[in-house]
Amino acid sequence: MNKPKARPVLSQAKDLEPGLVVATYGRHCLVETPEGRRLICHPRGKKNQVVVGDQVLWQIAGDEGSIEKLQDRRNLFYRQDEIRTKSFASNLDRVLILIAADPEYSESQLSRALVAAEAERIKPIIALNKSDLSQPFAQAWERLAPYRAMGYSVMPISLSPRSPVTDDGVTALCSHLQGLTTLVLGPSGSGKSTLINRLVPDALVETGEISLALNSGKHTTTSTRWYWVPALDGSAEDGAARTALIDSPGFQEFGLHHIEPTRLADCMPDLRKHLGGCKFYNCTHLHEPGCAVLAQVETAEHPGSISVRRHRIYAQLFEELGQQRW
Ligand SMILES: Nc1nc2c(ncn2[C@@H]2O[C@H](COP(=O)(O)OP(=O)(O)O)[C@@H](O)[C@H]2O)c(=O)[nH]1
Ligand SMILES: [Mg+2]
Ligand SMILES: [Zn+2]
Repeated sequence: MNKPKARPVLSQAKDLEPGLVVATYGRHCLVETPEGRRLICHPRGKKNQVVVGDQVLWQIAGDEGSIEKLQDRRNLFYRQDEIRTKSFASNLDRVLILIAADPEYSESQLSRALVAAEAERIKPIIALNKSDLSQPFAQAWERLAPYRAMGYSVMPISLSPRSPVTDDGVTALCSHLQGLTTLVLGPSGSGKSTLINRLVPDALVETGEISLALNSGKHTTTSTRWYWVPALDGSAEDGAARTALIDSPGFQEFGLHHIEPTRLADCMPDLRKHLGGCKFYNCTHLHEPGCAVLAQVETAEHPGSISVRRHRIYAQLFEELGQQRW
């Protein structure tokens, strides 16, 4: 009689160890073990393509590791960077959109990032940096009025150590990050590296000045990275939840292609509020008579609750998403 065969799957399972993906470099990634050890891992096959924030099971292979299993994700934040490679982060609690008084931010990019977060039901926070630059700051702050009105937290901050202001707003911002995992997004020059260096003293993230001094674009951050923020960890009483920031390069060409155009208004809180009131059930909120959204768009005669700029951004995105093949 044949002996029952050993079950290779089970015996292999014994060697699998849990880990957290803390950085990605092309197809390779850096995995951190629960003890805090970090090692390079390679995904096994195409299916296990991982992103920062992923929980995985890995196995030692020489002095590196091989990813054997990707645990289910709570959410997955999609975007495309300026060199058009896809990059993502997963299992997020917050998306912090860091913009600045200078360079001037693009409202369309801001709206795209907000839509991407809403689509994954991740709470976004907006921080407007460089409050020490009073004049441009006042203008930028004013431009954000619709975003405050639609319910987003918009925090004024100044991260520059050189130009101290009475309240730099950083403590208030930190109270929104404590015990959570936050993806930091923002255009180049908004202060992302400055923020991370301030909160993570060991991070040594290059700020604009350093890469300028090195006079090379090569030295700017090119991968998505996870940073623990021990200074913001909760106390033992509140569950000792750890705080983490994820730094991700680039803000351009926000990939929203996974969102169907008919879902778009639902990802924009100022429009969402009026959904259901339109005459036609399949209203696109672009030109239909009896549209409850269009009725709220502000005009010279009538102060609506939806700004003209936001409706224009909606129309642009709607058209763009409609051109995708489903
Ligand atoms: N005036 C002023 N400059 C700032 C502030 N925060 C950052 N900067 C400067 O803005 C530039 C870009 O910052 P950096 O952190 O490299 O931006 P990143 O491209 O988003 O990583 C650097 O020269 C910083 O020193 C601020 O609050 N006020
Ligand atoms: Mg930077
Ligand atoms: Zn409508």
